[in-house]
Amino acid sequence: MIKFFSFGPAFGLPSPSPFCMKLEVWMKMAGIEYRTKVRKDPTQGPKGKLPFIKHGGVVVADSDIIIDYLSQSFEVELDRELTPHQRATGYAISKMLEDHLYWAMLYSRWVDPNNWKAMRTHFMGHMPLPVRRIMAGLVRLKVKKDLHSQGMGRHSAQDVYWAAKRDLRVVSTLLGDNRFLFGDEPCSYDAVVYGFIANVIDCELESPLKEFGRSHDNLVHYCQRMHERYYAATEVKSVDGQPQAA
Ligand SMILES: N[C@@H](CCC(=O)N[C@@H](CS)C(=O)NCC(=O)O)C(=O)O
Repeated sequence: MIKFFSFGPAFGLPSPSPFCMKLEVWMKMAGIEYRTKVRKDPTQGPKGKLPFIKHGGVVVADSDIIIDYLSQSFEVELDRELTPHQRATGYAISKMLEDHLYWAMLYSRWVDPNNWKAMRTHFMGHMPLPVRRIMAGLVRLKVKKDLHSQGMGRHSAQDVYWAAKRDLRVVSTLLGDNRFLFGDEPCSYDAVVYGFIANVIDCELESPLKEFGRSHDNLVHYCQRMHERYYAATEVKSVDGQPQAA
């Protein structure tokens, strides 16, 4: 049985991490059984990030590397029906979301003053008060440094959201009237698209990105369809049992 180390449900989402959602949906698509081990501290992972997995004695980190490992170990080939052009497009969309939209999403949660307190409460609420304040400040500082190194953090809030809205518009355009990314059945890239788009538009935290994303009916309906297919049997509850904070 795979042990899946992930941020647990929060803010109305199966995971507030789009990478954890991506991997979980992919494992559901592949029919791979797993047991979720909820973690709030990503530094426990071998690369200091979540998700990671344990399979027998093997530890694998990074959603793409894990998917490659599981594909080989369980002989999974989800994209058999896709053309080379669709595979290339799926890969390009995935990297746009993972390496561009992700940073704006991070900004909207950890830097935007409207959401920062909810993040602090969710991730550090279990700590005693003085420690909570210090840890929360350190984590926020780290996120700001990461955002600065990546580049997104050097922009004004207006420009961050402008840049990320373009990503959302691209996904909406490419999706068009399709039920899933490339037609009537989902492929592996839908795990990525759903993980990221849901983390923006189905998240209880408000942001200009969420508002913009939700103005695109096809994105809203797509997330409903994916949720129905992969999470309908699972009720999304917060880890600490609290009502989902905005
Ligand atoms: N390339 C990694 C990215 C994973 C990632 O960035 N995870 C975030 C949560 S969404 C994390 O653990 N961040 C902690 C950190 O950067 O310190 C993957 O595909 O798994």
